[in-house]
Amino acid sequence: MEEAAAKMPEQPAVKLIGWLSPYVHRAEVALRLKGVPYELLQDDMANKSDLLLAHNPVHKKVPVLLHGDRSIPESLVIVEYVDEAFHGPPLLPADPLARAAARFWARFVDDKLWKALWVALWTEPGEAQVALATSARESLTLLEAQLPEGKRFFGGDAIGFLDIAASGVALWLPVFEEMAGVTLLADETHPALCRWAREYAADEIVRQCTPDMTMMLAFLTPKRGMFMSTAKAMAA
Ligand SMILES: N[C@@H](CCC(=O)N[C@@H](CS)C(=O)NCC(=O)O)C(=O)O
Repeated sequence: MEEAAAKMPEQPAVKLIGWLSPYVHRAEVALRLKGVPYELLQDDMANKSDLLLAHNPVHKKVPVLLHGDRSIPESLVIVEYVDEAFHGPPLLPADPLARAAARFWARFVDDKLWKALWVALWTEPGEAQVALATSARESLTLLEAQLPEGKRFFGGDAIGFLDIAASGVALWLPVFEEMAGVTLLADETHPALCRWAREYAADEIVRQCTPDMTMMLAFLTPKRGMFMSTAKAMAA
């Protein structure tokens, strides 16, 4: 037994360059769902490491996955890579049409939904903010409609690609809502999406890589002014 273990080829080390970020959570949860041991290398976005700049020279953002001598940037690209490179429960559906749909809606989350949520959260109260909040709730309704009837997650009964892509809605949106004093996702308007968010946040593996809410609030509160100016630029 010992001899067989000794003959096994050494597995390349898996490291994740990260920070307190919903994008990093996506990569971490994918690795954990696949059962891949990894080392989290905490970076500092105010003083980015040479390692990060060397491995993501294009965007200079976290997360970046290091797998041996390969590096993979961009959270959803990492999730797909982890799904294909490692054994373990599949994250993307097997059916090509369902895979395409999961990718389409994941892109919707990043390209449309978060922009709508962000401007609605960080625009000063008034008529314009009310219209932005309505539009953000409509985007949440579109996402909610992708939850399969009678299933716990977008991916069925287990967490999959779209659940991971949308995880910021479950874990980070409540923190931003509290900071901004704005409610966009509520049981009255989105009962199924709220149920999904609770199920996702309560999952044992998800909890292993979810920062504590008090820590998130302490980390994010000083950035409020910056959030408001990014929202202004986005709405312009
Ligand atoms: N599209 C990227 C977005 C990643 C991203 O925005 N990361 C933020 C952390 S929340 C970052 O690295 N920010 C540093 C910067 O913008 O300079 C992904 O999905 O990985």
